[in-house]
Amino acid sequence: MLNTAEILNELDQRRKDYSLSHDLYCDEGVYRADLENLWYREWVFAIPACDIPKTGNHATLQIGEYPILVVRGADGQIRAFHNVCRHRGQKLCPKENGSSPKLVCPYHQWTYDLDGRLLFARDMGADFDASKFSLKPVHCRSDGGLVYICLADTPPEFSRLGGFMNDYVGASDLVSNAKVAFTSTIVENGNWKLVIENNRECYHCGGSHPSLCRTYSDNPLMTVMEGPNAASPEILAHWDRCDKAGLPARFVNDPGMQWRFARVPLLNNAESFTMSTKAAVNRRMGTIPWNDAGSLMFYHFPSSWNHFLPDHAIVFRLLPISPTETEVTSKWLVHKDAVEGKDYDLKALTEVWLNTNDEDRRVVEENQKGILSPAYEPGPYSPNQEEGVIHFVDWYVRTMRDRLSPRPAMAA
Ligand code: 3BY
Ligand code: FES
Ligand code: FE
Repeated sequence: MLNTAEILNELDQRRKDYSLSHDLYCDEGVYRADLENLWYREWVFAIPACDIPKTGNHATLQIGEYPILVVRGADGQIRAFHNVCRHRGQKLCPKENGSSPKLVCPYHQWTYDLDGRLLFARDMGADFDASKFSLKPVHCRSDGGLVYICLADTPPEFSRLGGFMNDYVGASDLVSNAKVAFTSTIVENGNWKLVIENNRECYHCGGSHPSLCRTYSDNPLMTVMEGPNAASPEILAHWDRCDKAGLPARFVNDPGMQWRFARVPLLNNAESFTMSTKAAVNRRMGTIPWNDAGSLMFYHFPSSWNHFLPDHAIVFRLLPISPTETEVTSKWLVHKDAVEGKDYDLKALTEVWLNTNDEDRRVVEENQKGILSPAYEPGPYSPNQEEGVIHFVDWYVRTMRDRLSPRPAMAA
């Protein structure tokens, strides 16, 4: 298991525009450093707000060692807490999704309000002060209907990104007019960085994704754009059309490429990620004006990528489980009034990305197996096909080096 100095050395030795070293993808010490320095410090995508539409609805997730609870309060607000009872530490809400008017610990029934305050604790004696045993809060915010949480004491700045989420994702009206039609959770036997790297390029799409490639162009220009006025002629024409309709579409990014939005057209005016290329849902979401408005793509390192289409949205969350295991949760969102069997067929809605996720799982797992070999050595990324991967590894290496480097002593 590598120590901090050894991890820093691996990061320093990394060859630019090459894949990372064996240890950075496999080592337990690196995995723990990733948790401490990224997953416990960055904003992490938790759920779409419409996953817990009503008071008392809650969802749980696990970030490394931390079980987290996200709950909708009586005031409609979404809050996050450590999912750990303040009595003897029982995991408070055991299920991935649940609903209850109060949060009752299954062990000895300590009962919390939805805002985290301890309301009842039986037979705790006259001196017991319940106000000292509220659930521990976790930073939580919801912008454009996407709930992000952060375990850091002082979370990184989010307001610029939050503004764009409200603006770009707002067009899909996830806040008040969407529902979760389907959830899939899979575990990929690969390091979380391999899962993201795979998502950030379409070099593999032609060879791996026959159903996605019916509608999604594997041209790298669709995945990596240079700026709001610099893209392929096809994308620029799409952005002009969206501008006129007031639909946010142009490329916008974080300077360090930690996140990016862009709405891109699908192949041959396809409407949705379906086998038929037509919309899967006969009700459009939000204010999106046409069936062929393409996909608004939004990624955010380290935890999420998303597609917002006219007829549905798919939000993806990845969470690390171990050096070589990653959980990927996908949720398909539709207009809240769309009725399954009438307005959409669940198989037609989900089959392309269920296939795609499974195809990606297989390539990630084989990638991990190859990297576990002592014969593995880092190889070069394609400059035009894998620029998105370069953005990710550069962000990763820069952020980790910055956080692991010894700080120079303060001047006296
Ligand atoms: O789902 C995505 O966002 C990416 C874009 C390129 C490959 N993959 C389909
Ligand atoms: Fe929760 Fe005892 S551990 S009530
Ligand atoms: Fe893929």
